[in-house]
Amino acid sequence: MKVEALTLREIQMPLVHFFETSFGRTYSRNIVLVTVHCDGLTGWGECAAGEDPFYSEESFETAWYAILKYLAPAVVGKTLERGRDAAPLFARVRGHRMAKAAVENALWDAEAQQRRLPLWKLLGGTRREIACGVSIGIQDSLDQLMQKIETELAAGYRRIKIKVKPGWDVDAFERIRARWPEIVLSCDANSAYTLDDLELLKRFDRYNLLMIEQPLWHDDFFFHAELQKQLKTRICLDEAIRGARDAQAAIELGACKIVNIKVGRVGGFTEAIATHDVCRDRGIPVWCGGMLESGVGRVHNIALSTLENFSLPGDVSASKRYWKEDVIEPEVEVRKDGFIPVKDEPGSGYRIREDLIEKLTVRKETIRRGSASAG
Ligand code: OSB
Ligand code: MG
Repeated sequence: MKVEALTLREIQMPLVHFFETSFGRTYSRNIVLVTVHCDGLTGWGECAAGEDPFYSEESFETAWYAILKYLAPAVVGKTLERGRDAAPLFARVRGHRMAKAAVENALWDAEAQQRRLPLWKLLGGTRREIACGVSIGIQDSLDQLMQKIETELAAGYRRIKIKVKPGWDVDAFERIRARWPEIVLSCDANSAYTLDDLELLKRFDRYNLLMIEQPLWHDDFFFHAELQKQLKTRICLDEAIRGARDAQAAIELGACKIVNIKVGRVGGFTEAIATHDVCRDRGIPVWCGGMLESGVGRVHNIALSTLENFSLPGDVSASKRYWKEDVIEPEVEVRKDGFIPVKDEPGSGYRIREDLIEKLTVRKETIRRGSASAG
């Protein structure tokens, strides 16, 4: 694949409902999209970075900078055999993993189209349908939370995850378990607790949770391992796992028993597959996390979720939970039984609505050999 040019875009998309985590509320997304132009094909990638550097160090603005100044020039004008050849070209840039993933995944997308293969097969997937869960943000009241859960259970989702923080945790579990004693339930703290909260965290064990996601510091293994010794509920790490080596270290330290893999957080499909393999080889189940993606990233998450060790329901849910109108066609839909069937068409299997993307675009720049031009 000859990479003739790369187009960077920023699109703005309002969420149908605000999404609140322990680090704040999001009403509208600024999303960086990458298009690679190779041999007459266009591969698409989405950057998972948020509006602010609160989930991780990256934001859509640092991703723009990293791609424009370093990552696009590293691939434009080159001929690559495969999407996976991008990772070594980015190696001297430290961090900026979500920015790297956006470019690398666009190249995988182009490669799948060129080989006339479904992206999921190119990634090494085997599942023909993927199990879906939902992530439900912090609400204004517990009544609202209960209503949301009722809606999502009726839609068929196979696992409910609620966002928690001190003051929005055990009371919610009490209400939920009183009404739905049997549902698969988990929680995600996004680092809202410290070991001073040990007694509180131990109370979580009463609610038969599938897991507690990232309770402590975003960059920690050691104290999570200490905490795991004190809890019956399995700890799942999200933020702290930046790649396969982290997964190995965290597992060997006993810091987690489940891993959330987000392709953006680990720096692209190549590292996501490696992380999956490290976990599989150690008997640690994984699931695919989400970052409020538009359709471009959402369908990449579906493809990744077909790998065998994605054995727990992921945060890969229907387009309409987030968007009035998604940028792909058809939109991602979840079956009544809570699964998304995987498509057999080459590439992602979904058509990109370039006309709609053009309308949502607030910034655009194309990088060609030896030049960057705003448009
Ligand atoms: O921690 O999984 C997280 C959204 C933004 C930032 C971090 C997280 C999340 C979610 C939403 O939980 C997952 C989704 O896209 O549905
Ligand atoms: Mg999380």
